[in-house]
Amino acid sequence: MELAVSALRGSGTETAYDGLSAQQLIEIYRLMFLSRRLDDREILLKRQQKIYFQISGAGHEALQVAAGLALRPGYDWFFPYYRDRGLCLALGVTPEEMMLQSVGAATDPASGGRQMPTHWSSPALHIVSTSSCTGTQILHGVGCAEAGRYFSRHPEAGAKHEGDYRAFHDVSFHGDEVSLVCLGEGATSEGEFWEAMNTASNGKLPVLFCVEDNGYAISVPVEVNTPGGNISRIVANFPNFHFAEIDGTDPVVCLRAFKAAAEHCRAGRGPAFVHGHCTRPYSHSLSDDDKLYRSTAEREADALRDPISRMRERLIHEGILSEAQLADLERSVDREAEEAADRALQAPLPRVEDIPRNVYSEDLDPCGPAFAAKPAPPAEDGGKTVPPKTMVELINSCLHDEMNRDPRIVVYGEDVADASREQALAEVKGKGGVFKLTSGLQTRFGSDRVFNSPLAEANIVGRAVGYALRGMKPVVEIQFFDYIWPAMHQIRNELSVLRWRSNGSWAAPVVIRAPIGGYISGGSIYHSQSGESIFTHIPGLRVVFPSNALDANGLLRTAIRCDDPVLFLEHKRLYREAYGRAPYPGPDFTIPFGKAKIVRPGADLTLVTYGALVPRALQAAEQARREHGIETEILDLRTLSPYDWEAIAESVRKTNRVIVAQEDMISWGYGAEIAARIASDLFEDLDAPVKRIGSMDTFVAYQPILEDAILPQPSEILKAIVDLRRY
Ligand SMILES: Cc1ncc(C[n+]2csc(CCOP(=O)(O)OP(=O)(O)O)c2C)c(N)n1
Ligand SMILES: [Mg+2]
Repeated sequence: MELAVSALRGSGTETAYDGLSAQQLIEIYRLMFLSRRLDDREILLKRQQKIYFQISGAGHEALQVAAGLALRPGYDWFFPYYRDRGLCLALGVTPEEMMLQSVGAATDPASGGRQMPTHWSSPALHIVSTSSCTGTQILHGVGCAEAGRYFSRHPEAGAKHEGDYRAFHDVSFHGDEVSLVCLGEGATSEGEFWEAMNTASNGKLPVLFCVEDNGYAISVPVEVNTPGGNISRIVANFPNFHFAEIDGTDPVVCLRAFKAAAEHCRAGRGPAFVHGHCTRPYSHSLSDDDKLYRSTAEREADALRDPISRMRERLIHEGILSEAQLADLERSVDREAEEAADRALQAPLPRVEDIPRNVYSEDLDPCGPAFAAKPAPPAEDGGKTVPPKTMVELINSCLHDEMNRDPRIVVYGEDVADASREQALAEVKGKGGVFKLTSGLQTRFGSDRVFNSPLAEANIVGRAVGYALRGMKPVVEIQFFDYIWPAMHQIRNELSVLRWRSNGSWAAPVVIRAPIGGYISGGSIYHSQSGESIFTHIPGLRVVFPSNALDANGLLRTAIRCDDPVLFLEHKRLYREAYGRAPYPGPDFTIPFGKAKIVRPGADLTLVTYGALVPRALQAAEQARREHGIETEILDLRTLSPYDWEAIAESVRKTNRVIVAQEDMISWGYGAEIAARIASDLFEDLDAPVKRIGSMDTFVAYQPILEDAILPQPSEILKAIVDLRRY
């Protein structure tokens, strides 16, 4: 009676049931029933306190199994929702693999005991690691589809390459692949859903959206989430889409709909949207009781549409299986679920000493000697030395060099293209970013590689995750650090955690460039923000903050070549400053992360800082020497996560006095962590309290008199230096 799932993906030999054979219908039922019984088994285990969480796919089985059968595991790409057990069973995840996650086993292939049950992942099947966030995955599916199309158009970019992140990211792609993204009807209220619809539609991307509409988002009914109560009606005017609104409890109807939708995507006609109405017999999760907010009549009506009982009745009604044969099948499924659970309960548990593994890449260390390089000698121009370059110029030249070297790099963001309407480029110079950092990239490398995003920051970062997990290197721009916040959810909950939560199976080594900081006279609240500590507080993310043109060039190159996600902070005030200009260091200049630079040696006290406070500290230190004979040693951290503790400790052991200076607000800032560690680990070496410098605990004001008073100035640094010498 059992039939290989693969047979279902071909056409049936009999045509009585919408092209499906009786055998295929039986196999569909078996998968649906297996999904339900695995949920039941988990519920039992949860009640016995052998597992710790349960959320079920009950009521969604027909839609999910059909989606899995209409698509091709290991060929198409899958971004499931957290309750997609039926989908994953149909794609080939085994019951035992599922139960290993339920018990949190070391051998859980999806996460090694790090994620809740039904948070899927299988690189072999192309099931991308699922988070608990409602909506983030939709943008990943879009970026993934873009990457597939990019590789189809530029197959040479997929070639293996040693010496950078590419050595650890093999590429596979198919010209007619589809990216499936699944979500609940509640999640269609998330901004990320609309940001994904935007780009999928605009780019005619092969993304298949599957909305599993069970009528509720926990206790919130669909009409509260969706105006008019029907998402299909709202999205109907998006161009290039194929739409289908279907009975999500009938697997035959669902299979037909998914096959037609996939065909539309594979033919390059654009995205597809399948909206299936299903049921939710088991409440939201085992932590929820829907009797608290649903009427009895409503729950009873829902039960009448249960996909399992409907399909069962159909098999009997059509004479495909007798009651006795069904009972046999169901007994064998029960046994399978029970055996899977029993084996999982015997599995080894994860080891505490492995907790830190896979926070960062274990293949490529950006702090290592491979990234230590010397700048090329300054170029000469007819006997004259070429004038040194600004930070803007050396970041721009790094982007040119790296794009030239690595065809997997794409650059996008708001206004980063020279001109989206390419024909204009014959007569105009091009925009190339509001600060001109990306100038000339689109003209040189083409609109496939350098393009404008919609004005939507989660879109920028979310798509980048999708690109990167396919082995590409998105180097994206957030126009101002002040506007990074809509992307925070993607950065905190997806970008930085993907490697850890999948136990090293997936990674998204994206570079996010963001102009940051104040001192620009008139920048005000929304063009002067700092806030680096909010990002150094995120494990898995590297945070870089250069103070001069040469460091910016070398650190950006390391950021691009490395295998971790990097937030690359560029201080706007330093972009065109006379301070810190440098000759072009050549196309292979890299600086390792986590190596501070002593920008001024001194024996009397240590000043630890970074970014725009480096030139301000230098100014104060010179004055302290001139007026007070104090020699200050200034350390420029250059990268904030990781940071160079050894350099700090060595200097403090020598000077016994230390100031930590930052531009950001003093309370809860980056310097607080450094100061605390010095106080704790170097207590014996200190002759004076650890001093901190930072801005007032307010926002940055527009009027320059206010801005000057709010942000730390050289005069305050000087005062702190002199004060500290009094001990
Ligand atoms: C961004 C985010 N906000 C809130 C939650 C908490 N939450 C988990 S599931 C859920 C409801 C989701 O409803 P829907 O999208 O309809 O999917 P369903 O659970 O009904 O399948 C909420 C609010 C979350 N996981 N992520
Ligand atoms: Mg729902």
